[in-house]
Amino acid sequence: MSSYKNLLTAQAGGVLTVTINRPDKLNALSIETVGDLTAAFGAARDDASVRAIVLTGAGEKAFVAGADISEFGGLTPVTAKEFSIRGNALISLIENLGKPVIACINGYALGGGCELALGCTLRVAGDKAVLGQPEIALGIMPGFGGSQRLVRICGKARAMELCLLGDRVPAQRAFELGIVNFVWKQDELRAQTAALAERLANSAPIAVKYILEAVNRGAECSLEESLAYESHLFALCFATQDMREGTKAFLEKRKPQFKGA
Ligand code: CO8
Repeated sequence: MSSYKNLLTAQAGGVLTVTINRPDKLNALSIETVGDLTAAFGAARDDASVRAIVLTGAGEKAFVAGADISEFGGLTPVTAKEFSIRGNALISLIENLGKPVIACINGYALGGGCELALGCTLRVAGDKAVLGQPEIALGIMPGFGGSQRLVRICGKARAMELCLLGDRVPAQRAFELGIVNFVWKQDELRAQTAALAERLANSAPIAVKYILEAVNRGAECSLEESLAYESHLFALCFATQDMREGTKAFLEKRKPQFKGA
């Protein structure tokens, strides 16, 4: 049973599903919900039985329709900055969790909801999903890293377009822009996501962790530096039992059983 007020959590094998559970508010990120998510992802990071995570929204309408606008009236510049920093800390925690996190975008992913998805390792969407950074219509700008991650994911021109126009982008276009990895029929989304998560959960955890580290680091530093880092991580894989098991299983023409050691 979930111990979080605004979340449901369920684990099947190595896959943990975290569902933001405020469907009547389109799963908007209240300050409390950001706290719940930070606690849930911290626990998932420290639990070796969790090998992949699916993050999604309750109901059929929304992944997350943004930060909770009803709380904005009570924010001062100081508390708005604190909320932005907390949101950024959550999304950076997800990005650097050391385990793959799939954003299963089952509907609206707007504002802070889109930003939350942008910090995930992979984004998959139902064909009725809609993404976007509509903050400009509220007289504000993205505050959970959207302007910064979009420029890295889909380039300067698209990041400018998405943040300045604030248009809602259908899933298929988000796929074409490289924001979403896969678009599946709405009624197949949860099953397809579960299959993808299971595949990731069955992969060698240490190699998965190093790939996440190498790609995340490579996006931020020089090619020379990141190639040296990749060589270092690649060499470390040769210290693992999973490397022995993976190569042995290939030669014995069987499926490997990875243990994360
Ligand atoms: N916050 C709070 N409540 C919301 C939000 C939200 N972001 N989105 C929807 N809701 C609520 C509605 O108020 C409504 O509640 P109620 O039934 O009590 O009136 C309920 O959810 C259902 O919503 P709608 O009736 O509006 O549903 P529609 O199907 O008509 O419309 C939309 C769906 C188009 C998604 C519409 O709800 C909408 O435009 N929502 C707001 C989208 C938005 O602008 N998001 C960006 C918010 S700003 C942000 O995320 C900044 C992040 C950084 C913050 C940094 C903090 C300082």
